[in-house]
Amino acid sequence: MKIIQLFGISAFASLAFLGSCKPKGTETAVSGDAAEKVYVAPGKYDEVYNFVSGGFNGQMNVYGLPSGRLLKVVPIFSVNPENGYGYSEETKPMLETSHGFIPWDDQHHLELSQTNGEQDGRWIFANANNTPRVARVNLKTFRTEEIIELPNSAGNHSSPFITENTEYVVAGTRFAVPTDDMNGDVPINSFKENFKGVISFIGVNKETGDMNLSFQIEAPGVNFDLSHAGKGKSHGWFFFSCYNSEQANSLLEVNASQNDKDFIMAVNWKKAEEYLKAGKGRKVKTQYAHNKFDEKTQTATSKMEQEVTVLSAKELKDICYFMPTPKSPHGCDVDPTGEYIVGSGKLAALIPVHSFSKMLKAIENKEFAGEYDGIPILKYESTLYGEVQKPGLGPLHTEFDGKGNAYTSFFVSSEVVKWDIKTLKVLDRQPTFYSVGHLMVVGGDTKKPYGKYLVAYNKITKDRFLPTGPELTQSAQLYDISGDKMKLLLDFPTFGEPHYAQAVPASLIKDQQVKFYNIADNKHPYATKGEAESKVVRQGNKVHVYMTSIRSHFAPDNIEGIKVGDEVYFHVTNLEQDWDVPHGFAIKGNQNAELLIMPGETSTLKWVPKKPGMWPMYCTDFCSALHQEMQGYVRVSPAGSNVPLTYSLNNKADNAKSPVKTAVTK
Ligand code: K7E
Ligand code: CUA
Repeated sequence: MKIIQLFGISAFASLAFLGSCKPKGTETAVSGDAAEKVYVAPGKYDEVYNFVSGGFNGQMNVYGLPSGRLLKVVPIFSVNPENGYGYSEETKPMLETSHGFIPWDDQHHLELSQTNGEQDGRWIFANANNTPRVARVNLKTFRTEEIIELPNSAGNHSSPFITENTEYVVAGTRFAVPTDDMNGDVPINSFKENFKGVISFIGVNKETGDMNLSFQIEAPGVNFDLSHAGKGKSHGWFFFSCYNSEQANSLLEVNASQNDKDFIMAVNWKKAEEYLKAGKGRKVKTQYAHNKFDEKTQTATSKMEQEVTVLSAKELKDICYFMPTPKSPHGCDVDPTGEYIVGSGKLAALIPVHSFSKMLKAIENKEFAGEYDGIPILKYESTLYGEVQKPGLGPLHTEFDGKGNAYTSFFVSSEVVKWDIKTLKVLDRQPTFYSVGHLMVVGGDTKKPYGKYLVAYNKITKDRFLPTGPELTQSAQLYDISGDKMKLLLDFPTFGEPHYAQAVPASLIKDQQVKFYNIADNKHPYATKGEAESKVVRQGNKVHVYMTSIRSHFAPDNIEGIKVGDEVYFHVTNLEQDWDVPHGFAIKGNQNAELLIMPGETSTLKWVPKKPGMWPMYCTDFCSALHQEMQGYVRVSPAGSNVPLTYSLNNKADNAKSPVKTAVTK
């Protein structure tokens, strides 16, 4: 057995099993008909869209299943030079925060919008783990449309889980921190007095998807890890796992692993809403960015919000309850009926399953084992439905197939274990390669899982793919779960570090895709709706180039009279009105990325030339047979030069109607 020391410090021998083991006989685990089951013939579509978190690349990767083919990378929290996200003037505001512009984050969990507990194919939400934010991606455009920052938080990990009608997206803070209205400049070892674990409830507009921070709940200073909403009978409740009930602030691998049990916190959010209406919250002055991309102007704006209402779990006794859960629970998963809440204690040798009905009774009968920082602790036996015995080592996450089965990932023993939710009996186990984190069943956290495929997202791949230096690819593994036994079908590499993922049957969203933007609806303030309108306008040292692109030229494509010290804004409108014809735009020496402009869209690249000379520009996306001809020049003269500002196409200035009098050479 090969032990990989994942947590670094080997001196703590009792924790050594936290590393992972490699299962035996791994190369032969694939069943005979696997190839047939994953083969999607050229020209055929995949059956499922799989949205996979990018982890430390801050993006979302979209795969087709069962083929495992990568379809698209959607930038959310990280700049993406490939399409100018975070580089173009229009998208820069998406990455604004109360700390200024941030070009990166760590993206762990994705959650598709739901109606009545079923996927509705409208949006997918994403969390940023480092600088706490939640994003919404539109599934008609595969674009990030909105990002909201979360005050009073740090390490937005138990997020962005949603309620069954997407009423709320929640976000629990992983790092307890002093709230924003407290002085954070305190000794770190004052953790117990000063640090709080705040949970955010972000309301989602039913029609538009627009988010707003409805309220927060201030809970004790523990580390909230994961969460899931109640559904069906438990709709109105939310469940959050937490570790570090020890409230340690150093060497957590030891000091936060002392208690035999930590907690799953049950939150009655309907009750919280009542308190909010009754004015029970305290208004906390703070600052958090709220960024929205407007499809009409194709431009994002960033607004700094100033206040949030915080409810105190300690004062409002009946909104939060702790359910003791062994030991340092990670995953917190609710089955499709809403009755069973599964906690996966990373250090537990069993899987505890709580019963929602028993929990309600226990609350009613006040079966409390005490209080934790003012929050009632329910008795373990009172909420426990039962325990899965000897399931494996290092349970992390559980998904469901809608047929009464649960699937739990085991990081340490590198396996997926299938068990029966009612009988708690282990039914099957299959190795993963290796050290699996999250699992995903298509629709596995809804009321109606699709239940045909399961994907394991693995942290360590060692010998599975061609080696690529010290850093090896992470991977996903596809299993067929339609029969009694799980069957491994396919390995495919993934990018960044995949954590949670979601998937929908392709039929739900494939026909709703926006193919191009109607140029008539383009309300961008710098849109140029025909070549005749293209122009160059100087305003002091700012030069606005109203440029068009169409196969296979820019208008204008020759510009003279730019001077060192100018700030040049290329506002490029793609005049095409056809699917799959983007144009790119780049200029030599620009300390920026390219633009990739969709048909009917306007995007802006800022360029500050540093020295006189001749600067070529060109289209970066192979758009026609004469794509390579899609190019032009900008002449830059020294500061103070009297070269007149001119622009032309085919040596003709084709615009006499410019509202601003710029010199034009014929
Ligand atoms: Cu990777 Cu959900 Cu951040 Cu578990 S978390 S693996
Ligand atoms: Cu436009 Cu290449």
